[in-house]
Amino acid sequence: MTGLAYVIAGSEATGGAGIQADLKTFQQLGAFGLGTITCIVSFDPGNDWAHRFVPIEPQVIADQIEAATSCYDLDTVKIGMLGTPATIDTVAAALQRQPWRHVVLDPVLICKGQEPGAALDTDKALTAQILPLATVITPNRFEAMTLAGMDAIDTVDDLAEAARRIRELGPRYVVVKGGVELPGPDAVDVLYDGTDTIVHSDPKIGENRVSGAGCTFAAAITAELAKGATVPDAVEIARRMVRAGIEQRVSGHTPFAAIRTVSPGA
Ligand code: PXL
Repeated sequence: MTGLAYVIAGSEATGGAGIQADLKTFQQLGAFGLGTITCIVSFDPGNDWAHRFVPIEPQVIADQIEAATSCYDLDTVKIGMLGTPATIDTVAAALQRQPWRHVVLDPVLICKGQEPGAALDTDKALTAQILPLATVITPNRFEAMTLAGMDAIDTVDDLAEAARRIRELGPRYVVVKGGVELPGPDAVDVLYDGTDTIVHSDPKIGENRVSGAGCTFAAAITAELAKGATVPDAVEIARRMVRAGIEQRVSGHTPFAAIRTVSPGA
């Protein structure tokens, strides 16, 4: 195992989410982190903290990936926010240039600063070009409804059904995260590998979404896989790390708090 954890994702300027959260998570878990920036998101304090979104030139993304993959023999990568069909073309082509032991996809589907029409094209491109390359995918409830083509996900059975449908699109392992919005008192995640369904359930921590939780979850899985863990063990550690980080969340002037990158604990 290399212990090298690579991420291709967007920058989120307040440090709660995106590649900043990913690299902090890699460091916390003892992996050597390196990253490629796909876009820059700057929340706008003058416009209800909406996302201002700037994509990086495709050639600059390709250059970063070339630098990273030429410097090291990488085998584990996390894919976070890509943001545009052009970026997706570039990243898909680059990923196909070498074998990967694990491609962990956090299917970041919508960003408030984007045109709804553009977002739809991006969703379609992500599903067609990146999803088949993923070994592990970590959709939240909304992303799972979109990818599985379900009108609602309200129960643990619905989470499991979504995981089955999404697995048919390509990834070997699907983790559907119920989050705070799944009705009921518990935060439930379902891991499905084609045979077994593992349900993780613990009481929700508060009722509000915490920025960066999804990024940290997928990044922690990536770091653990880079160090040689199995997918179920990586998911277990990621879940513990996210729960601890939400308990110790950081409040700023945004209406949402940010996850703190902390040890997963015992
Ligand atoms: O949490 C999703 C996310 C991922 N990546 C970037 C983001 C966000 C949300 O703000 O800005 C770059």
